Amino acid sequence: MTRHDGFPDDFIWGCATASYQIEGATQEDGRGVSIWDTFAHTPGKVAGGDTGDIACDSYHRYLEDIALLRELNANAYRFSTAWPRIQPEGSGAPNQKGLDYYDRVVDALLESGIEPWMQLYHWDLPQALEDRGGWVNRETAYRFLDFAQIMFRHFGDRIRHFSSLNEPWCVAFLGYLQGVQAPGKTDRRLAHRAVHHLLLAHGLAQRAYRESGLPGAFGIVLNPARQRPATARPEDIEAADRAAIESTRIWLDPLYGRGYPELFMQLFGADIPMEEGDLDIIASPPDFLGINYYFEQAIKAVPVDGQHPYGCALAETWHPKTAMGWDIVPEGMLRLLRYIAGTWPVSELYVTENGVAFDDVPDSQGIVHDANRIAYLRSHLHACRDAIAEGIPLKGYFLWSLMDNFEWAYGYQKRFGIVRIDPVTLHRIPKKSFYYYRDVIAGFGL
Ligand code: IFM
Repeated sequence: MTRHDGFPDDFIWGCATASYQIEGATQEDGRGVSIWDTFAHTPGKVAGGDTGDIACDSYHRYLEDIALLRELNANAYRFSTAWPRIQPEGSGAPNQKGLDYYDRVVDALLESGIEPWMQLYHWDLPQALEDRGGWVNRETAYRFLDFAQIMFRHFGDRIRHFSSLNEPWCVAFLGYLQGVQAPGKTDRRLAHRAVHHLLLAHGLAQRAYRESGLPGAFGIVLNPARQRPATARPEDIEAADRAAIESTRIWLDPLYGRGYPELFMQLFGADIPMEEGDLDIIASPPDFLGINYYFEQAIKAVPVDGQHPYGCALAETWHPKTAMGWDIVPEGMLRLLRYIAGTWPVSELYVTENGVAFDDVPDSQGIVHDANRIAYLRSHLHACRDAIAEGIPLKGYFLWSLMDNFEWAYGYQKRFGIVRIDPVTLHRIPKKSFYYYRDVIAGFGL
């Protein structure tokens, strides 16, 4: 059944967060060190010297967060699990107190009628694994499999949607090529090795989930892009196609059994630590695909060089920008969903993240009147509705983010929340966009 606003009755309406961005309590209950602890505590890596040590203190205040989700009437919550809470050294027996924390979260969600969507990995790799090479080391894929199996055994009775990796593109290219995220390496070859091991990790975990006989669904969350050509000139159109190789096709082609894209293999095949059988492990379509969408980029052709191995570069645009400097292009979301659904045989799509950072200014009561965020959400939800009307199998939407949190290398300066976190008291104060989203969920229209 379709509601009068064009969304199906059974549409998933949720919010998303991630462990290191909200939990804090980094030294409590036996949690080990993650690469983000190390990175954030390295001077100069994060704006303002911010760290996730306290973050939103959700480790202690998760019930307040869940009360907010209840007030929204959200029917799902996508959160991630901190691997170093479960396996402080990245391997071996699970830390019971880590499991206990997520038991409390999962059970409180279920009691509130909110379906927990468990994101196994959202960037906080145990430092002990990074010390042995991190995602550049094949062993990490097998350690991820062990971690995932612990989670399946312990939570599989209550979790119906597991996803493996969040935005592996960021892990590989921001972490190992651009160096702006943990572990801060700057070597393209390492990034390509990481790509392969991330895909392998996903494939191993997905296979184990299927073999476990558990009744839920298993997916992966990507931040794919369908860059648009800056002009209608053939060279720009071809350049935009090449831009999608790294952002999108090196992930989706192998997952859907097509192997790595030809041009990628021509240019960088020597970097890929392929072993026999790897592509078979990877090539198993996920039950659902999570798409994180924030912006669309325009691409122009440039001469191939070390900086531009695909002969493409970002072009100037006219769009208004967010506090991150990202273009606001709601129709780009529809174009992306069309591209994904039209190119790969995806069964179920979810927008697993969408949202916006603005320089919110609270009034004297601490209330944020964020009409700009409401406009952003409205226009992107329109794109979702249009996608559904076209027959694209979009089944749900998770807003990023429930609350202002640690925005990685930008620290707390960039705020994506529909709930403001008072920087001193950590009180949760819903912004106007919170009530907008509540009304959308309730069916009052966009
Ligand atoms: O905060 C991040 C999140 O961790 C991953 N996706 C993009 C968000 C906004 O930058």
